[in-house]
Amino acid sequence: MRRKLAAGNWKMNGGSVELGEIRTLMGRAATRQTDMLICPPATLIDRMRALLGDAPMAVGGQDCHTATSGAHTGDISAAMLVDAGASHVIIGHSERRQDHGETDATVRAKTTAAWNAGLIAVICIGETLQERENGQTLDVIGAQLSGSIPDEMTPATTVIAYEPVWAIGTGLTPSLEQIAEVHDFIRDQLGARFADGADGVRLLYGGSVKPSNAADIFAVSNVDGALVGGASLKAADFGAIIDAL
Ligand code: G2H
Repeated sequence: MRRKLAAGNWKMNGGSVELGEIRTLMGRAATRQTDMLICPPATLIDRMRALLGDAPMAVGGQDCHTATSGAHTGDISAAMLVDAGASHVIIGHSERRQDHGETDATVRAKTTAAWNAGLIAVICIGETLQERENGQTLDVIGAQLSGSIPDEMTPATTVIAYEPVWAIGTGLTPSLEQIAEVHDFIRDQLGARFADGADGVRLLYGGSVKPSNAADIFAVSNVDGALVGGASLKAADFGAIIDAL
């Protein structure tokens, strides 16, 4: 039985003031059978971890470098995220792929670096609108899965987030049938490649998840939770999404 996971991706949003939003979620974390993760900007990781104390909420980074240290101005290593209090890291978000030219090979290398540091990798994949309209969705997802995920994957170290690029921050969401098709496909692909443990890997849906659509999306087969962007910035909205899980 896979535990549900509600993950928030604050992206490049939030400072000291927004950190306070977390307080109202802490009680929920203690009373629910749902795992919770917030990935704030790197500048807030250590303060968020300190604020949460023993509350069962995980804190994660939004990216890490492939190297453990070195001359990489502005970058952050996986070990640094761990040192700041992170237990997870998002890797290969489409905004990283678009803004920073990250390829499947980059994502694969960063995932290995994250695992080596002891982090759980939340690996993001998803098709563009053009790819969907061209009927290439499953081909693209298949290629991203095989290119982005190292052979050593286990359910304990890996979460996969399906985020159609055209649904991110747009208010658009795929139909429930489209989400089911891709999530079932991902599960099948994992089963074909990984002899053990493929069933235990949690598959999140991401892209314009909000309180009004969360329950329907969470009822879809092989959806084990959500990676939530905009709606994770307000505790009331994220709390409502958690309650729908
Ligand atoms: C997809 C998602 C979070 P949003 O990027 O990763 O963002 O919920 O704002 O579409």
